[in-house]
Amino acid sequence: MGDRILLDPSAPGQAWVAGIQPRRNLLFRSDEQRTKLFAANLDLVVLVVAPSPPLSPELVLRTWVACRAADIPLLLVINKADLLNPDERLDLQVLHLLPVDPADAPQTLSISLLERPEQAASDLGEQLNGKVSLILGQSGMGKSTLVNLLVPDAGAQTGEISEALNSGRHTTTHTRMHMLPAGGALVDSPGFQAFGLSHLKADTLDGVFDWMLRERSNCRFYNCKHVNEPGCGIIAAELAGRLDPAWRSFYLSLHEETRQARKRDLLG
Ligand SMILES: Nc1nc2c(ncn2[C@@H]2O[C@H](COP(=O)(O)OP(=O)(O)O)[C@@H](O)[C@H]2O)c(=O)[nH]1
Ligand SMILES: [Mg+2]
Ligand SMILES: [Zn+2]
Repeated sequence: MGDRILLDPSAPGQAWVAGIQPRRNLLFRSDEQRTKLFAANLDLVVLVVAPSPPLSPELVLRTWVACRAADIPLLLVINKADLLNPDERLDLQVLHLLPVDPADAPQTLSISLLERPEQAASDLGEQLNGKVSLILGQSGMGKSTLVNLLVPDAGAQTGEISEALNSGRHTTTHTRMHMLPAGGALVDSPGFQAFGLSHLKADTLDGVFDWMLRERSNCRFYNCKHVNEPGCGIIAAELAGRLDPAWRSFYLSLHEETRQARKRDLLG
């Protein structure tokens, strides 16, 4: 999905596919068996989150890592703003999950697709028009509602319909590309169980976490693994309140995930 092809018109209404242009970027996820391509040539990944159903911090982190690894900008859309108390800042809560320099933090956009659809359409249009964006998010966050709002003939089925049918049939099962009337497109990805990142290289992971890892320069041992070594600079920064220990544990678990996958590849 998202490849740019070169067409060679042969006769009116007909054309040969003459070639596929080099892909500008590729967004992958992996599962137990293999690596899967979400889409190619993306300008933006949109992660839709909301106060309800409960947010998965893991998915936010994994989406952020995958985007940074593929060098694709991420937009965090905070939907269902109507369900938030006036002093509740879900956007800041979501950003706090990420081990990122505030200057490098993804953009956020708070909307209510249900209560303020016109405002939402105009705010989203500003960010999405003219771009090819992949829409991601847990089930129930409002992805289909968003696609239907921006692409009137998309016919994406929303939660209400699925509840009425009381079946799994509503879930998007094919990746679809919806053209935006003002230019650009939305790529609607099928639901998936796990956003595996075992395909990432250790160096890439370190690059993604560069902001946290700058404290590495203070580690006593050059080969410090930042697990429980004495004199670890990252742990010291945690004790000083500069870094959230959850970030390091997530970083270490991703490295473990890639190690396990390499081991499987060697055995298999
Ligand atoms: N309260 C509230 N509900 C919303 C909003 N946007 C979508 N919903 C509802 O959330 C449910 C799930 O929406 P849907 O678009 O199917 O989510 P998807 O599973 O991510 O595609 C539906 O019942 C929508 O009507 C919103 O801004 N506020
Ligand atoms: Mg949906
Ligand atoms: Zn260390």
